Formats: sequence, structure tokens, C-alpha cells
Amino acid sequence: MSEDDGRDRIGDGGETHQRAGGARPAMTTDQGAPVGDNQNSLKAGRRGPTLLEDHQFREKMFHFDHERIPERVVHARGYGAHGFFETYESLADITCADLFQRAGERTEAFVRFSTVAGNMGSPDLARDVRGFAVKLYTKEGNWDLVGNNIPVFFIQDAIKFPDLIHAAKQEPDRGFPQAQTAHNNFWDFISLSPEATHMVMWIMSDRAIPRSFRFMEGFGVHSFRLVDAEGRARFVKFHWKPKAGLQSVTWDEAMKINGADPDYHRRDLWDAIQSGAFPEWELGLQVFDEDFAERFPFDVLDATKIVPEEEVPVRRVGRLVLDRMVDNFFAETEQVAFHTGNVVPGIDFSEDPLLQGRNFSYLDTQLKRLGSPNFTHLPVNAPRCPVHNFNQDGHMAMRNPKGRANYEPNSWSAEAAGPRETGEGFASTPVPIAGRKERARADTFADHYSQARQFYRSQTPVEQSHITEALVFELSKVDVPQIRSRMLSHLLHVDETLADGVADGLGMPLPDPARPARTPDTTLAESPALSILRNGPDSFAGRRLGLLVTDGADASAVDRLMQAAGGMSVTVTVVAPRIGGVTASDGSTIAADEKIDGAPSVLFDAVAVIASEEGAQALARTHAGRTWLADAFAHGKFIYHDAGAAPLLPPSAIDSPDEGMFDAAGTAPEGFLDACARLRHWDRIAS
Ligand code: HDE
Repeated sequence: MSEDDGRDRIGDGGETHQRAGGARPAMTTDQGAPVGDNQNSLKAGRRGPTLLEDHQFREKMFHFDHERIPERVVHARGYGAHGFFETYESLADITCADLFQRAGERTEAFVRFSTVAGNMGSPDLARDVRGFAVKLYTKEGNWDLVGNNIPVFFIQDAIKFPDLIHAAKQEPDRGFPQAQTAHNNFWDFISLSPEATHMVMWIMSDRAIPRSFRFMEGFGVHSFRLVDAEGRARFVKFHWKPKAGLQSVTWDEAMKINGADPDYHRRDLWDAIQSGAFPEWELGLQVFDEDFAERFPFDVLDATKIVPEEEVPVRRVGRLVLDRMVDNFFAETEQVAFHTGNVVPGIDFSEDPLLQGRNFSYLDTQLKRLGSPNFTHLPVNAPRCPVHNFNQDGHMAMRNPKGRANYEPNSWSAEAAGPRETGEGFASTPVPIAGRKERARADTFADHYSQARQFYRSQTPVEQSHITEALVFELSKVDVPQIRSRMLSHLLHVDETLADGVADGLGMPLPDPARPARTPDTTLAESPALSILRNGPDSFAGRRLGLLVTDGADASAVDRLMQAAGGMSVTVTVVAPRIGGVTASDGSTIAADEKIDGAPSVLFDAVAVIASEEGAQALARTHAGRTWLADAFAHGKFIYHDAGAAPLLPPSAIDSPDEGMFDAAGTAPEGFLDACARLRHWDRIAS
């Protein structure tokens, strides 16, 4: 700062930073009055005090002071993107929903992914359910499919939701732990709620630590209804299937990623979309009728149950493509308001008590968060089709009815009368309802363990061991032995080996099994669709390779690897000891994307090292250098390396090289990248 004119100067030596002028619009106040000086408040004398009259300062600070709105009570941390949904073929035979009538029809979409328990600033790789909320701006109004990446839920009745969420979030007296369920309150509540057992299997599986939003499934969870033009209704469950296959990280990676890059999932989606690699999911429908619902051994209205895909196949009916990031995070991702009640003609609810409760909750929460019933006027929430009704006024009303009529019926002339009912539009399915008014749970909701067992037994041995380890980790953070023991009493109904493994990991005896509300069915068929590893990608495309280089690295080897990766749509991040890059053996410079300690190998799907021996030796003297390949090896990653990299290899990799290790001398980069489609060499780390 120079004292002479009080204007800000950037850089040393007192040189003035010339801001780009020209095409930039002139700055104004919110009232549109020109602003000549945005750096200095109005003062009595250069050294103050500041004058009350400074309306320009007052307006700017007033606006800043009111920037924050309440964060979502759940799903506070989220990330959104725009895109479209494209219908593959007409579904007129099962629904009259307009977006499904014509093959090739595109519907604008907005999607927000989220974690559930953590606050807005919490890390992306918390062990948690992921929200997968989709807004489809159809020609007959907005349809919100407010789903998760797990097809079941913790509880069967919405009245338990506030307790579930209180128990999962920070404990109220101490304000921690943040974004994790590994604490007394959560497991206390869960162990007292046997209906949560199925969901526990899912959240203790690697589904709760996805590698990317791009590689996870989405589910509508509840049974909904599709209604055709004749008013015939069928049940439906909605699925989103990622075209790039399923992929998760390991728990040790998740914990390290949270430190190295707490925005890992955000950055991944941003990078993919900005580079033109648009993620895609297919919409899948499981359609079934009342007869199936009657025959099915579980209640299709119970959100703690799935309908196995092997019993009712998933019909893929369209694709969702995300191809545009938001222009402004707050305006769009933060202000987007989803509501399960936003359905369109042709799509209807079921009587699922969880869904019914949600239909009540979402409008309420939007009013609290966005401060006005007019949140539908915000561009991200506004339907893309015409809106005509007599709703009026309220905070920030931007769409009031024109003319004299603001009520209905009225007898004004056609031009002045405003909108009229058409007799068409959304009609609730006339499902016959009878019964006494009572606070009770249906007997058909009583089986809490059979599908938990089915899920566990449908996993590969590696995935089963991860569930055991996750339960041991979480329950080891619970310091009340009775709570741990109560959890073990439920796990005994899921699988004895699982219960044994967890008890052993905790160093506790097994208790008696919990008394089940209904004797579990232990004969359910395994469902391969439930495993992540059985539903992985076909290729390594869309994944990220970390390439570590040192001074003296073979530039042509680096080039060959980069070419091969580019040809297979694999992104390469070049990691080096210094951000200025390295000098290759031929004297050329290899530019770096990251300095090694800012880019540990946990951030990558596979790794490669091309180094000179001296360079590798120097790096091996640093902690970041020593742990880079050691971690990758311990996480079962595929590793490509040349001879120079030897000093960086962990002793176990040298003693027992395996099929996940590729020596550049004997393998073309393409061969290595082909192998990477398997994502990990599980045999190396299977316990
Ligand atoms: Fe939500 N949920 N939820 N939920 N939910 C909210 O709405 C609620 C449930 C889901 O990115 C809130 O705008 C109740 C199941 C997603 O903006 C709130 C019950 C599923 C999102 C709310 C449930 C979800 C929310 C908080 C039990 C998967 C984020 C902020 C009956 C099918 C949407 C908000 C976004 C958000 C209530 C259970 C998915 C309070 C009462 C089951 C993806 O209204």
C-alpha cells in the first residue's frame, strides 16, 4: 500500500498492478449506481474514522453479513451438475409420464450428490450413504427422484428419522465426532433398532466409500407406482446404473484421502465434466404387479428390503448424462430444492410409511432453508414448462398473477380470468385403503435379518472381509461394551462367521443371539448384483494413473506411457519431487502436475514410476517418497515401474513380486493399462 493515493497495489517494488479493463462491465451497487472505488471506505480524513454516511460500504457489508443460509439438516455437503435424460424407447405400455413417451426424447436434468451426516465442510470420503438426487424438468412439471446410493434405509417409519439423524450426527454435548458413525450414540441407536441390520451391512460395505460419484449406483429406494393412460398402476423400483461400472476405495485409503484431498469426489466430478468425459448412468426399472407383491416374502412397502434383481430384472429405459457444471455453486447446488412429492402424471407414490413421511418433510425443510415459499422461482428449481396458478405474494415473489383475477372460480372474461382446471393432470391411483386408526407396524415388516444375510453372503470373500473390518473399526470406537455386545447379538443372525470375526477383532465374547421379531429365512439365494467387485468396469477408461518421475527419468518411456493412457481415456497425473518438474535423461523437462507430498498414491487408481536410480534413491530418503509405492502396494494397486524405480519399491514387493506388478522392461504400457481394468490385485491383500 502506498500512502499517497490509498489505492491498492499488488506486487513488490511498489509497481501498480494494472487490472484488465476494456470489456469488463462497470461495477455498481445493488441499486445500479456506479462504484468508483471499491477499496476504501469513506472516512473523515485518510486515517479515519469511517463515516456513517458511507451507503456503499453499508450495502456491501450488509449483503456479506447475510450470505449464509442454514445448511441442510442432512445431506449438507453436496455437489451438483447439469445434464439430460434420454429415453431409449416409448414406455407408453406402462406409464403415461410424458418424458417416457418418445424414443430419443431428452429431458433437462440436475443432479446433486451428497454425504448424509457430515456438515457442509466435512470430507468427501466419510463412511456414509451418498445422496443421489435427480431433478428432471419434464414438459409436465418437475419430477424429483430423491435417491441414495444404497437401495435400503435404516428405518421403516418416518417418525424415527429425527432420532436416527440425531444419533448419527455429532454428539450434542461435545459437538463431535464430525461426519462419522464410529461413536457411541450411533451404535447405541442402531443396536436398539434391529430393523437397521440390513442397512448396516450396506454401510459397512465399500458402498459407503465410493471411489467417485461416477462409479456408484443410485436407487429410488421405495416402491413407487407407474400409471398408464388407462389408470392401470404397477409397482416400480428405480435404479441408476453407472456405465463406467462400480468402484470403491478401501478404508485405509478413505482415511488418507480425507487428509490429502477432502474434496476428492467434488474434484473428480469437476475434472471429468470439464475435460468432456461426461459421466453416464442408465435408468433401470424393476416393474412388478400386486400379484408379485403378494407372493414376495417381504413387504414391498418396507424400505429396509430390496427386490433382488435376479427375481425382477432391471429394465434399462434411458440414460442420464451430466455434461455441465454449475455456473455458481450457491445459486444452483446450494439452492436446489428436492422434494419427493414432486411427481408428474404417470408416476405415483406407494403407501411406504417412510415415503409418506418424506413427502411431508421436504417442503418444510425448503421453507426453513430458503426462507420463502417462492423457492420454486429460483432458476434451478423453476419448471421449464409454463406455470400458471393463483399462488401469490410471500418473500421475494417474482411470479405474481397478472390482472384482476387471483381466485378461482371467477366469471371474468377469458383473457382476464387466468388459468383454469382441465380435468386432466395428476390423478392419485385409487388404491383401496381400509383399517383402524392405530400407531402400529405391519407384521409383514417384522423380518429384520434375512436380507441382511442375503447381502452379506452375496459378497465376494474380499468384500466380506471389508465388512468385518469396518464393523470392528466402528465398534472399537464405541466405549460402552454393552453396545458392542448388542450389535454382536444381531450379527449372529446375519452370519456366524461374520459375528465370530467381529467378536474376535473386538476381543470380546459372543453374546446370545438377539430375540428376532421373526425367525430369519436362511435360504435366500445369493444375488450377484449386490457385489461391487462383480460389477466393476470393463476397462480402465475414466480412471486416473499417478505417474511418479524423478530427474534423469527416461523421457521416451514417459511419453509411451502417456500416449497409451491417452489412447485408452485414462487420465495421467505427473507427480514429481518438485512442482517445477524434472529434467529427463535427454535433457528435456517433464512438467509436473503435483509435488509428491501433495499427491500421495491413494489419490490414484493405479500408479507408475519412471525414475533414474539416483533420483529414486534421493526420493527414498523422504517420507513421501518411501510411502508412495509402499502404500500403493499395500492397497493392492497395479504398479508399473522401470529399473530405476527399484529404490522406491517396498521390500515386500521386491521379495514377492506378483501379477499386479509390471516391469517396464517386459511389458508394453498398453498391457499394463489393460490389466488395470481389474482395478486391484486383490490376491495380494486378501486376508
Ligand atoms: Fe431425505 N431429507 N429424508 N432421504 N434426502 C433431506 O431435505 C427425510 C431419506 C435424501 O441434495 C432433507 O432438502 C426424511 C431416504 C437426499 O438437496 C429433509 C426421511 C432417502 C437428500 C429429508 C428421509 C433420502 C435428502 C434435508 C425419512 C433415499 C438430499 C435437506 C422418512 C431414498 C437432497 C433437504 C439434496 C434430504 C427428510 C429419508 C434421500 C430434511 C424425513 C430414505 C438424496 O427434508
